[in-house]
Amino acid sequence: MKVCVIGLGYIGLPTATVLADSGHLVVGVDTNKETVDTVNRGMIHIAEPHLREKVAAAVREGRLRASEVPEEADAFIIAVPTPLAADRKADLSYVKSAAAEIVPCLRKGNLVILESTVPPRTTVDVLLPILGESGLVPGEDLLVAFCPERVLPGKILEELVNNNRVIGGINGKSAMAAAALYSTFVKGELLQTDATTAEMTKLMENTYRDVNIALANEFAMVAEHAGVNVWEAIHFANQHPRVNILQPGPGVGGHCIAVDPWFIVEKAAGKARLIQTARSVNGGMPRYVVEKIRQLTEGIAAPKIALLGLTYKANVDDCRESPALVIKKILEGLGLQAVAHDPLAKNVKTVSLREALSQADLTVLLVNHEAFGSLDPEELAGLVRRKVLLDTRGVVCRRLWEAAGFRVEVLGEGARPLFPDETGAEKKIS
Ligand code: SAJ
Repeated sequence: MKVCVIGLGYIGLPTATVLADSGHLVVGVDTNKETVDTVNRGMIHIAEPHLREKVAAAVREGRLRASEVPEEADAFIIAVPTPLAADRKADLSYVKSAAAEIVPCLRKGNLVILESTVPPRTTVDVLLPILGESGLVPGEDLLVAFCPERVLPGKILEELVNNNRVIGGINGKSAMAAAALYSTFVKGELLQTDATTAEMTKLMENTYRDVNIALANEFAMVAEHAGVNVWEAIHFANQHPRVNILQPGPGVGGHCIAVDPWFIVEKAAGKARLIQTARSVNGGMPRYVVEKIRQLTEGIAAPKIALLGLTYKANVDDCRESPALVIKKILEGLGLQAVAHDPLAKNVKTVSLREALSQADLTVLLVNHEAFGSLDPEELAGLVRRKVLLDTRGVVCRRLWEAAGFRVEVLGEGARPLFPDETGAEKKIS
């Protein structure tokens, strides 16, 4: 099949690549000329394990090429961003313009799939009228489906192939055609339903995670007051066969989990109270961490704060909606000197580890990148002005840092574990 993938971002490019890998002829379309040129050179503009090699091979073998404009094809996959607008509603402008852009290319029998996360009913109420401008009848001449992506950044290529997938057709014929295309590269199950159910399913998945992270964050704050070590308590609670509490942290970032719950709220007519509360708990975490930073630097004139990690989570280069960035901004707004080191972060200002830690009064671990596992507390002790570490991810090995003379404060630690080695509360990095 010839497939045109609109949007060569974190989802579009890996999808285009996997399709090409499965024998399809793929044209990746992006409005950004630099992205198009990069892909046509067999290179990538985002960091994702194994993507570079796969794109290089697909381009070399002529199965994948990029273009600034769409062209006729058998199938079209729209994978463009749906950011949150200032009114906290979905900004569908990229979806609308992508749909309008493919209209002149549409022919009888084509399949159009929307993958971008959208509020319920968008496929039916927004996408179909635009596609209808082609003169083709959706559901008859034109098969249309909403098939959300559910891949985890950092594991995208693996999950694109192995995850089960929800296929939401505007009618049965459309769902079956979309399932047939995905069956050429998906090893997981293809679960067919209608488009609106698929839209809601996607939002429910990310909202479920957001609410559960909010619960973990609330437990962390309560634990500090109750004199409990939250990491230890979570470890024990998770020994229950039906409990799986997530990890507290400095907040929830990324372009999905921090955004998608609002797409439910938008359609909820005031009924999404729990979802909104969870958003506000997670959205409040950066400020909670800043409060800790202020306490730990109290009385120090013009303190220097070294931030380790700026991306929205570990081992990715993506800083969108990153709580670490919010923390940096709040600190700077307070007139404090906050200097960040991140070996992966893209499109933000960072400095070397040495420069960040040199003469620092407080070191704050905001992201648990694997690369930070090789930090040597002894060496860092020689750089900083004050040996104080705040760990917001509950991952540092207290023993090592304390041995190097650091005072170690950890988010959610209202107490030290009595038997740290037995509970698993003794940490995974450094
Ligand atoms: N986080 C915590 N504690 C946790 C887990 C995550 O604080 O226990 C934070 C992370 O640090 C990060 C944010 O939450 O700031 C989101 O990270 P994540 O790894 O939970 O999720 P994403 O945004 O990278 O990917 C999610 C995934 N959704 C679910 O797990 C339900 C992925 O499967 C989706 O495809 C993706 O959103 C998406 O594109 O929608």
